Amino acid sequence: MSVTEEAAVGFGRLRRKEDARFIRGQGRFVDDLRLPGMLHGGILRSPVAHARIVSIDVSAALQHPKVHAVITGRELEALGLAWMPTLSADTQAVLATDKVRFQGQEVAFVIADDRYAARDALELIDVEYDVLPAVVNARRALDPDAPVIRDDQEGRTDNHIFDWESGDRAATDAVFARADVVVAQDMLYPRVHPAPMETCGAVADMDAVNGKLTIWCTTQAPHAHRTLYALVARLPEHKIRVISPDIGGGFGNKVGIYPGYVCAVVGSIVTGRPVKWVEDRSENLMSTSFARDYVMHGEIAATRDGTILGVRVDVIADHGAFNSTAQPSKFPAGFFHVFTGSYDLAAAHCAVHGVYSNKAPGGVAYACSFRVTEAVYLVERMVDLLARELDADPAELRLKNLIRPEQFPYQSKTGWVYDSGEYERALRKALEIAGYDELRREQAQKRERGELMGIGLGFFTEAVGAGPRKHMDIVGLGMADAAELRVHPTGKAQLGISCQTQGQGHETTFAQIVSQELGIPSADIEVVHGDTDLTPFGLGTYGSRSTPVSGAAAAVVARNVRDKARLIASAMLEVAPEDLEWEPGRWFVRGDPEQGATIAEIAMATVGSLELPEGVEGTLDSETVYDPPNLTFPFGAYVCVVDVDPGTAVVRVRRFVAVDDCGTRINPMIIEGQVHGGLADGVGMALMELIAFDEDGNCLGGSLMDYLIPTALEVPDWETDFTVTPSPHHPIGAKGVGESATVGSPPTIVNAIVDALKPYDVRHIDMPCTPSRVWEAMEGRAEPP
Ligand code: MCN
Ligand code: CUN
Repeated sequence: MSVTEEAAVGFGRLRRKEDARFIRGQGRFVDDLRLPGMLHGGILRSPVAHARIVSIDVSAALQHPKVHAVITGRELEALGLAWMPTLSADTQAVLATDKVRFQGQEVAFVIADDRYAARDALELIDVEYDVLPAVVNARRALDPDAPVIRDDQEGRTDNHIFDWESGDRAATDAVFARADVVVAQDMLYPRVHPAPMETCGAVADMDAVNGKLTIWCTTQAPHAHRTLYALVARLPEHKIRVISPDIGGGFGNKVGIYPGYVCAVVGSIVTGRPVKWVEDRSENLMSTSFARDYVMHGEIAATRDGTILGVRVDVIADHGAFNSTAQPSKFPAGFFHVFTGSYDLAAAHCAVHGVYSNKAPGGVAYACSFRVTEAVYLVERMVDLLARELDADPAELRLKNLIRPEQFPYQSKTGWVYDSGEYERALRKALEIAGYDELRREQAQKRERGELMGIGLGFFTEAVGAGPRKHMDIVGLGMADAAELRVHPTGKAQLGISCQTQGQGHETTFAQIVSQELGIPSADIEVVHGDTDLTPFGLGTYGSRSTPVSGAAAAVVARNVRDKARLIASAMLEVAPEDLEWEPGRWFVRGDPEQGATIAEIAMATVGSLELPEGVEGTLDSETVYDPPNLTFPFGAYVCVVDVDPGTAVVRVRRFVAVDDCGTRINPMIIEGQVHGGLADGVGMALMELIAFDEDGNCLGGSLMDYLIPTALEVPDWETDFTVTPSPHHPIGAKGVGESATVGSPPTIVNAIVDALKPYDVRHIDMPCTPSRVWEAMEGRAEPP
């Protein structure tokens, strides 16, 4: 059976509908858009990390024959747009007026006939900077004598943003006091970048006749963007249309609103023509959402026999020059407080301190599930450090402490209610696939020969599907999502959703959800997304929330249609609705299966002469808003095998076994693709990815020559498998999976590397574990973060 046939209706390995255009190079991305009369914008960026702006002279640029306008912070100030609100209740400069606060910050916007002329004209702008000392180290940013970065905020005398805590400090201190063993470790989750293939960009077109603004842009959340534009520009929503066309990877990079988007809008208003702005690779790496940058101190307490009692964490979170981190408002550290991981602890506590630094703003991007990445890294490293201290097997230690199936729904010590899990089953499956005992024997033999082989374990629980509206919002917008289902008279259907695919295959999987519920073949269901004029309101795609929230909405709306169809079928067949039974695609009379009506027949009847029963208004169409009762908690067990060359300290990931559990699986092929991608991300972060800065705040990772990302050469053939533990509260039992592997793989790989270096008595190496860092660790020269 071919992949396609197997899943003609419902769940299964259906080939991705969107690939027909993508593999032929026919995707339509923002940069493919060409409108009549369209102009092109370019951004002048700060060459220094921290400086007062003395003057900006744009006269020479304005003389350039192809230049139409030059916009600076002064012009924006006059429009009240020099600063914009961020997703974390802070403000961010659109174009700098007083100071520049990170290298690459937006200073001026040139609009010209073409991209090249715009670039040329940027060089004609003369900016005088009065350079100030920069601070790029989060700890140093908290020093009393550190330069104050955000002196635009009244009364500010330091770089401290927030203090946030979770868990019970006193109870945690008490379990630490009675523990036999306490292990502590400083660790850094370094600053990395999502680096999607397509950079960020926008085309803005203000129609001077009808006053309607259309913005095509790279956004993961078109509706949220539109509402923010509406609020800031004080325009009604129906005068703003946000269109997110094909997106060449988001990975969180495309959640926020960037100054370039706002400049394109202002540029179109100023010139009366459509304006395109698309950043280049360096601009993307240097100025748009970074991820992580968490300086963590972890402590774990246990009994001598290996019962974990508690975890205590203190974090300094580097948010860059503006706090534009995206996460639900109540949680300034995102969902970091799932740091108790997959273990049943007596007590836990974390404190997180946010700071400003002279680095690009915009945290929490890159497959993070809102900081779950950092949390899982911390706890999985700590458990391995504990195993080392106790001289215990890391697999045995985990098996001893994992939350047991009968404990679900499990209330964690920091307030989460994990919906479902069968952790031991997943871990045992991963160990079996890896051949764990055999691997340990192989390792022992190799150690005798001086070869360095490491076996790493990782277990993760994520919290995805934000979230219940009463607990979660982003800038005041509650985190629910709508779905709208139209069934045409011929029985073909169209599903409108508010989330936005960036490569995850929503056009396929959302059709499959409706297909599963209504029996209409997936091929006959079109998924509409990415256009605020055509889709219902909702908060979009990030934090692996599409399946948990929009996916639930899609199932619910399809069920509403099925219920309506039942009423209509009862009128058609002249029987009571209760006497009808459902089989995929059709209602039939109980006891008389020949008598029935298919969804297509019922849909056609709604536009025919049939007198519709009470409660049915005209058509089968339906709309719903899904406000999730809880998040979903996917989990997984990973095993990694590495070999470290003792002569060069180069790490090679030889094997990687991933057993994931995302509840009900809609399209196993797409899930595997998501897992493969996330595991590759993990190899990148563990071995090579880092946005580095020098002491003056110069970004050292501003191109793909310096910012390394993994290729097919660095990754092994992934060995993936799964278990299925449905979510009890999700309509189809599905949990999110898009970020799972990125969350779970980095600690697994680092655990493997540290395990390989046991003969050198290495405790810990901060990512990325480049050959030089591994070498230093082997030489005992590793410096604390
Ligand atoms: N899926 C499924 N069965 C499940 C769960 C998910 O078949 N039980 C399918 C879904 O239907 C969907 C895909 O897997 O097609 C991912 O679903 P989900 O876990 O709900 O995640 P989202 O769709 O919300 O995607 C967001 C997530 C995030 S936050 C990042 S970051 C990331 C990721 O997805 N960015 C990606 N994966 C990416 N993959 C690609 N190709 N490009 C990106 O930018
Ligand atoms: Cu945090 S990266 Mo994804 O949530 O878009």
